[in-house]
Formats: sequence, structure tokens, C-alpha cells
Amino acid sequence: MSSLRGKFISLEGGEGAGKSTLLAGLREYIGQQGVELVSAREPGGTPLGEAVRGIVLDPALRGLTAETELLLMFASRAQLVRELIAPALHAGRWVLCDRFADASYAYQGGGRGQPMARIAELEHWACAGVKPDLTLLLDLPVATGRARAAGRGDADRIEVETDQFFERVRACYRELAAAEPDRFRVIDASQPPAAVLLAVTRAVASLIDGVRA
Ligand code: Z5A
Repeated sequence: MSSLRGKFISLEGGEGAGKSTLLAGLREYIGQQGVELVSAREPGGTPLGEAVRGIVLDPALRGLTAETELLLMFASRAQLVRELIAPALHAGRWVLCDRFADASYAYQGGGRGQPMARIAELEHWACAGVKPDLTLLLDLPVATGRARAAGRGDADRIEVETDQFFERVRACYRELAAAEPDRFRVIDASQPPAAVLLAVTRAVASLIDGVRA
């Protein structure tokens, strides 16, 4: 999709990393820079995607296989790319997405052991060349994130996974970041919320400066 004019920012991290906490402040910062922004989340972001989200997070669906989970994540993503992300980028708007394809590599690849090559094939097909320009990875120890998330009530179908699962997810995210240092910014998410927001806005400011230069 070579005619894309807007920029695409994704936000990634393990459980309790602080993505939701950060989003309002980040959106406000980007808006203050005069950038027209569209926000979305994954799985979800469209009526179909939100229905898929209900399925993949439903703790009652214990029999859902790793293959089905992977396909559902990409079904939601294929819809989101075509219905919202690509049209926004073509129109020159920026897109901020709470998780994108890297989450499938980390959770379904790293966490569930699905083949990375299979995930890459699905990404190629479902995302049609749409890839984040900047990925903000909120990184923190698994125990810290899980302790934060524990205070929120009932766990969803993925949150009930083991510490080992979430260690694999974290390791995979860090490998992805190391493999693409120009796209990823790894943020120390164990800092207080204001410090996390500052680090994130600095990374976004560099992207904005790059566009204006
Ligand atoms: N998933 C997948 O498997 N494959 C895929 O391809 C995709 C997703 C796209 C839903 O994602 C699940 O889908 C997710 C991955 C999977 N499963 N898990 N686990 P989600 O992004 O909607 O849900 P989440 O990852 O569970 O997000 P979260 O746990 O809600 O984390 P968060 O939004 O990053 O955290 P938060 O709600 O902002 O903060 C959690 C608590 O910590 C809260 O009480 C805050 O007040 C506190 N907090 C936040 N920041 C701080 C700081 N800096 N210091 C101290 N305390 C803080």
C-alpha cells in the first residue's frame, strides 16, 4: 500500500503493562500536535472485531484451539485493516492501535507455540502491507504486570494462562523489538505513569518531527 499518507502507531505489551492507562494522555498529546487521529483496539475495533473479541476472551470457551485463536485474531485484523486502518491512512489520518500483528507473534507464536512462518503468512495476507511505522512496546517484568492486573476482577480466557506463558510472550516481544530497532521503541513500563507517558510522547514526537522535516 504505497499510497498511504498517514502514520500508523501501535501499542504493545504484556498483561497489566499500562496501555489503557496511557491511551488518553497519548491521544491528547497527538491531538495537540495538530495530527488527526483515529484510534482502535485489537482484537476489536470494528463491529465484527468486537464480536470476535467477545469469543477469544470468553473464559467459558476453554476448548478453543490455538489454531482457531490465531485465525480469529487475524480475522479481526483483516476486517480492521480494510474497514478502518487503510482508509484512514490513505486519507492522511494517523492511526493509533492498541495491539496489532506483533501481538499474534508474541501470544500465539511465543505463548502458544504456533509456527512463526505461519503467522508471517497470515500477516502478509490479512494486513495487505499495512504495518506500523512506530511500535511502542511497554515492557515490564511479568510478576509486576500480573500483580497490577490482579486487582481488576474476573480474568479473561487469556489472562488465566501461566506465568511461563507470559514469560514466553515477553521474550518474544523483546526479540521482535531487537529484530526491528527502527520500528520499535521499548519503554520501561515499571516507571510511574507520568514517566511512561513522557517516554512515549518523546518517541511519537520524533515520528512527527520526521514527517514535518
Ligand atoms: N491478544 C492475542 O493473544 N493476540 C493478538 O493478536 C491480540 C491480542 C491482538 C486482550 O488484549 C487480549 O488479547 C490480551 C492479548 C490478546 N490478553 N492478555 N493477557 P487487551 O490489550 O485488550 O488486554 P490486556 O493485554 O489484558 O490489557 P491489560 O491487561 O488491560 O493491560 P493494560 O491496558 O496494559 O493495563 P492497564 O489497564 O492500563 O493497567 C493495569 C493496572 O495497572 C491498572 O490498575 C492501572 O491503574 C495500573 N497501572 C497502569 N500503569 C501503571 C504504572 N505505570 N504504574 C503503576 N500502576 C500502573
